[in-house]
Parts: sequence; structure tokens; C-alpha cells
Amino acid sequence: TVPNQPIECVPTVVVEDDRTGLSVETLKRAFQDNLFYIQGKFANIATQNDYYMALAYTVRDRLLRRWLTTAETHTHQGVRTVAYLSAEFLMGPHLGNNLISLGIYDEAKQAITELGLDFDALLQQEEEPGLGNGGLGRLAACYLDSMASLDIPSIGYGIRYEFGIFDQDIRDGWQIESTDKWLRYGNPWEISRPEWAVEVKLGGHTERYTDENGRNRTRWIPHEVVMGIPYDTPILGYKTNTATTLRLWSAAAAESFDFAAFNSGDYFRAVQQKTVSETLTKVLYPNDESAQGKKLRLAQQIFFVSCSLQDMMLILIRQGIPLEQFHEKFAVQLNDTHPAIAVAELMRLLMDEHGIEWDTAWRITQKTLSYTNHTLLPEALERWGMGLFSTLLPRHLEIIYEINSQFLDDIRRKFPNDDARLSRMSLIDEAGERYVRMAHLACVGSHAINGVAALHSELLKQDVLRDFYELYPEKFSNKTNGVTPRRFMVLSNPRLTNLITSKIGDGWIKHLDDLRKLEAFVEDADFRQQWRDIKLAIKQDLATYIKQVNGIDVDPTSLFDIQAKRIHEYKRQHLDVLHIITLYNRIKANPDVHITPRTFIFGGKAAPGYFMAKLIIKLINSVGDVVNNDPDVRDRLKVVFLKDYNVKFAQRVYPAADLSEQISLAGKEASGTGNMKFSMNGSLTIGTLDGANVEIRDEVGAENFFLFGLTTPEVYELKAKGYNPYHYYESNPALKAVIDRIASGGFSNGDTNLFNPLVSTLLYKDDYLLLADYQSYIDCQDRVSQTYLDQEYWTRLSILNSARMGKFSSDRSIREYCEDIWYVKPVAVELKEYVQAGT
Ligand code: Z16
Repeated sequence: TVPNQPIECVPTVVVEDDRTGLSVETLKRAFQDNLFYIQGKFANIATQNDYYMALAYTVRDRLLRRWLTTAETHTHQGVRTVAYLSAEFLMGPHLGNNLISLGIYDEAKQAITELGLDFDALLQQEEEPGLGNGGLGRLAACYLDSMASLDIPSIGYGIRYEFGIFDQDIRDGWQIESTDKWLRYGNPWEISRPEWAVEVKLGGHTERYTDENGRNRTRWIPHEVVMGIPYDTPILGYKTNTATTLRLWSAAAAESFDFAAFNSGDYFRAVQQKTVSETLTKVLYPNDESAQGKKLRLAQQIFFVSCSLQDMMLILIRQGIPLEQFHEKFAVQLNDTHPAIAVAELMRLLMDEHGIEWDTAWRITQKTLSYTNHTLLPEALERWGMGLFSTLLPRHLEIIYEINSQFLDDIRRKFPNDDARLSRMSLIDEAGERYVRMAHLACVGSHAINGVAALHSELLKQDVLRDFYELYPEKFSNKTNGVTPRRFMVLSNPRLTNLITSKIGDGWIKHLDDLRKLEAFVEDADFRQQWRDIKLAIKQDLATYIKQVNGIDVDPTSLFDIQAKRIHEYKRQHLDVLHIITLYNRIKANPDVHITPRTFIFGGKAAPGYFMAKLIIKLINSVGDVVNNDPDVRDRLKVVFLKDYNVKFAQRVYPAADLSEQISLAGKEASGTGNMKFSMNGSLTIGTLDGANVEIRDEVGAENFFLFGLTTPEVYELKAKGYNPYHYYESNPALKAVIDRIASGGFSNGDTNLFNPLVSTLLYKDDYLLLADYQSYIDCQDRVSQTYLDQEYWTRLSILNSARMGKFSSDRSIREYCEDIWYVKPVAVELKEYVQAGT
């Protein structure tokens, strides 16, 4: 028999209830079995991780019947499947989420507790797969949850990085990075499928030849071949039988490729031949919004895109479906331009590997692909230097040239004599050094292009992709981001979940618009008291954590003012700092001044090469050192930087916030999704009219949202007429005093150099208009402080914020993608009594 082929005759496997049942008793038995048979431990030597693994396998066993049945159902029905291609999936811990989806969270907790173990400690034991930088990767994870929960046939394709986003430590106020060894103690959620490995070519050159039908064809002779091994993780929907797949590719050496050397006796060299293959999927690039143009990154992109497209083709070929029907069977979503090489790779596979003609291949490609843009920042737009691109992907470059030539002809027909337009739109940037423009490639090769919030989608059409909008207006739409209420409410905020459910039932978990029913309780004083008590208890928990980790005492009744997100100048964490120093200056001027007690909490990682972001972290910590220890402050202000912000930790942070800081410069944050998670959990927002803030404010009502700052048109206007930050500094004494305190070493023991790069950037450049927005921000913060004094009123706003967040469920986003872009419908999955292997 061949080891990677199904065998003809297989025994019947009966899935017994006492092995995978959902009762407390069966869970206990399975847990003990797994400790013994999988971890291979007696209880007396088992570690916390062994217990975690035993529980994880217990849960995984209970996913398998649903998972396999889902795959079988979708295959038999021949339905169109969404393939979500993303270089990042920021999944967060699986265990708790799977327990929620299976509906056995309480049973598992009881089982583990009765066995004398600490259930919450076991949940905390899980090392999260941090295979993403921030919003974009977490969005992909929320979308998988929603697709499964809505019974949408779907698969997520990505990269199995050995090291995910780095771990962050803080030493002497500075960020220190270390490698994220998430796989160190094994990953119980994934199943590797080496029998479905595929090969990816890199480098080399191309040749023309004539095939057996006399047609001119192209052959790619690569310099190197890498194997892609798929690792599958089941993603179970909430209280449904649909479990979709996250399929992540890991690179391995293709040993047979160098068989010649092997035969000629150079055994050692043949085995050692694994330079690229060893490094390809090692590490996630930790830059959230800047394209570095590194060859290895392009190699990662072609690697996972090629593996994924080949995988889809194999799925069709195995079922005898002709590849001419590819677009009828798969809707492929490109999560930003990271997988945009799919345009050329799908063409190449269809033509070079499967003999389909250009015109047919091009029609299939455009009907299959759609592209989501996630940023307007010019530095984040990917482009690849021509030298690098042609060395790694010679065949793709030929295909891109051909696409480009037909595309430019098209433009010439529609916009005659417009050379400027041709050079603006070309897939190749030829202004100086030559580059391949990935966003242009994605736009040309897709039938749909979307932004991630209403404002962002408008700005795409007016600005970054304006020419493409003029050429293909019908391709453009908006799909406002959403987040999953399963992870970000049910799992992370059980207390609030129980209160809400006690009032309106649990329908809201799948139909988040039902939260509106909470509005009926806003005038119920008992309800408001319960709401407040819950918030206080959660804040108390976070205060305990802060004491343990940061050694800082914070008052849980103070206003918890939280900014948690990647550190970036456009997100303006330092504007938040300017507010803190403003309050501090008021205290120093008059220690008896009235101040609403506040705890300022920050969390977030800086890209390791982003000096200014790292300096902002240092500033936050330095301001904290001074403010937290100055007796004049009398503990009314506390500043805390929480290290190593990740999904696991975010789940503890969102529920504890009173105030969520969403203060990016208008026109810079594409959407934001943390803004939604805070608000769902009853936090109020202070924010600019940026990204999804605009829509959040529309939903919750202007009177329930703390708005400040310039609008996007005002930003453009101010910049156009020549922005002079120094003018704001000179003419605003409070602002001047704040900057002067930093500049004069007030937070650096008199060292006037340390924060100079930050200070001079603000005074003489200030690309993100902090100084222009300063006074508006401070005035707004003063309104926040005033409002917080009236706890009854604040609670009303808090309840209304949660109640009106229905729109921001990722279920709504996914329904819109299904309707407008993917044309995919839900498919119910029925479980059968028995599962027979091999049928
Ligand atoms: C990212 O997380 C985002 C954009 C981007 O170009 C690269 C990365 Cl790694 C974020 C946006 O900044 C954020 O506004 C948006 O909510 C998120 O993507 C999801 O769309």
C-alpha cells in the first residue's frame, strides 16, 4: 500500500457517547484518560501543562465529529466555499472559546473543579497562537468565528509561523523583545496533514516550449523547491455543528529535489540543502503598518498563496471537478495585499500547470478573487523592488507584465491621451527605481474591492484608489469591520453576559442587534446598580493584576481610562500622555485643585525597528514614575503600562474600561476594532471622527460619545495651507507648559536629550497634528471627568453603549461579504449517529 493514499477496506469506527459525551461524568473520565494515555503521566508527576493538554484533548475530541462531518457535507453538496487568505491569524487561546461554542463551559469547569484542579488556571496555561500583529490578524480570527457560527462553508489559509509576534517585556521603561515560543510545549489543536503537502517553486528562470497539442507554453525552471505542509485547526461555530478549518502552511525541505546530488554521493549536501525552506515560516514580521520590502517576506507570501491555491485545485481535482469551474467552487478573499500575488499565481497555475488559455484563466481569476484594503498610510502600501521580484518570481513577473499591458490598453481606450493616468495606475512604478505595486495588482485581478469602515471606503475612492474607482466604480464597496461577541463578551465577560442574559435571554449572542432590548432597563435603578457592581468587580480584578505585575496600587473606583493597541504615532498614544501631564501640571500649580481620580492604562507593542514608538513607551513609563510617586498627586492619578498586550490579555482589559481612547488623527485609522470591543463591554469612548468611530457614534448617539478633534477635511485643509505646530505651542500656555516639562527633563531626571526626538518632532513636524487637536482633546477630557462624577448618568451611558453595538458583530460583516462579494450561502450540517472511517 501507498502510505499517503486511503486504503480500500477500513473498520467501522463507532463514536461512542462515553468517549465524547458532554456530561460532567464523561468529561472527567476523558480528562483522566488523556492525562494517562496522551500525556503519559500519573497525576503525582503531572504539571499544570499536562492538565491543560489533557483538557484540551478532551475538548478537541468533541470537535472532531462536527469537523469531519462539516467537511464531508460540504464536499458532497459541492457548495461554493470561502477561502480567506491572510498572512496573519491572531486567534487567541482556543480552549475557552471551544468550550463556549460546544456549550459545555460550565460542565467542564465543574468536572475540573471536582477533580480538585483550578479551572481558570488551566485556561490561563494556554500559550496563545499570536500569529498576527494586531487588528488585521484579529479581524481574520473574528471572521472565522462568524463564518463557522453562520454555517458558511469556509476555510482560512495562512502561515504557521514557528515564532509569532514577539513577547514584550519592559525594562527601565523600555520595550525589550523576546521570541514567542508558542509551540514549545506542543499544540493540541492542530493536526498535521503531511499527505496533503504541496511544492512551491522559487527563483530560477523560464523557458518556452511547444506542448503535445502544438501550443506555445511556458515552463518555470526554479532555483529551489520548498514543501508546504498543512496543519489544520478546527474552528467550531457557536452552538452549531459547523466546524470550519484554519489551514496553516509550514515550510519544509523538498529532499527529493536535489536527488541528483544524492545519487552522485553528495549525501551530506543533499540533506543539508534547506536554506530557504528552514527559514521561510520561522517568524512573523512584526511591523504592523510599514512594508519593509524584504525578500523573505515576499517568499512567505508566494509560499502560502501557492500552497493554498494548489490545495484548492487538488480538492477539485480529487472530486473530478474541472478547473474551469474554479470560481464557482471558491471565493478567495485577499486580506490586504499580503496575498495579492495570488492574482499572478492563480493565472500561472491555471495556464502553465493546467493548460488553460489566458482569456479563460483571466476570467476565472477575476471572478474568484476579491480584495480588502486595510490602510491609507502610504508607508504600509506594499511594493516590491524589481530586482528582488524578478529573482524570486521570474514567471510571475512575465504574467504581471502581460496583465499590465492589457490593463493599460484598457485605460487608453477609456481615457485617451492621459499619460499621467497611465503611469499613476500602471502595475509597475517607474518613477525612479522600478517597483511592482501590489495594491494595483489586487485591484486589477479582483472583481470586488472593499474598505473596512464607511469613512475609510470613501477615502479609498477619493484618494488612494481614486483612479481605480474611476475605472471600475462597480467593484467598490464598504464592509465595516466587526468583532465576535462570543470571544469578546461571552468568554471574556461572563458577569456582564449573565446579567444581560438574565434580562433579555441569550438570543443576543447570535443576533447582537437584540442587545437593543437592554434599553428598556436603562431607567431601572436596580439594573444600573448591578451593572455598576459588575464593572467595579472587574476593575478590582484588573487592579489586583496591576499590583502583582507592575507593583502599582490603583483605586478600582477611579475612572479606568484605557488605550490598548499597537503603538504608532498616528494612533497618538502621546496625545493621551499630553493630557496626563496637563492634569499633573494643574496639580503642581495647585495641589488642592479638583481632579476626578483616574487610572491611565496603556498596553501595546511597538515594531522593534520603530524608534519613535519605542520612545513613546519610554515616555509613558517615565511619566508614570513621576506621577505615581509624587505626594502632591495624592494617588488621584495613576499611570500604568501593561506589558505584553495580546489577545489573552485583551480579554481581561476590555471589560475593565470606563473610557476607551480612540484618538487617532482623522483619516488615518482605517477602522479600528478595539473601539468596538470596549464599547460592547460598556465602556464610553473618547474619540475622533476616524475609522469606525464615526459609525459607533452614529449607533450609540452623539450625546453618548465624547467627540473631539479635527475632521478629515479639516485635516487636509490645515495641511494644505501649511501647518505650523510651533504656533499652537507658543499660543497655548497649558500646552507649552506640558511640552516644556518634558523638554526640560521633568520625566527624565533632568536629562534634556532623552525625549528630544519626540519633542522636536511635535514642535517642528507633527505629521499627526497632536498640537492642533490638543485643546479640543483636553476640553473633551474635562467633560469626561465631569460626567464621571454623576455615576447614575455615567451608568446610563454605559448601558446604552452596550445596547447599541449590535451593528459591530462580525456576523453582520460576514453576512454582507456573503451577499455582496462571495455569493455564498449557509449550509446546515447534520450529525449522523455513527461515523464510518473511509466512507
Ligand atoms: C493592521 O492591523 C491594519 C492595517 C494594516 O495595513 C496592517 C495591519 Cl497589520 C489594521 C488597521 O490599522 C485597523 O484600522 C483595522 O481595524 C484593522 O487593520 C482591521 O481592518
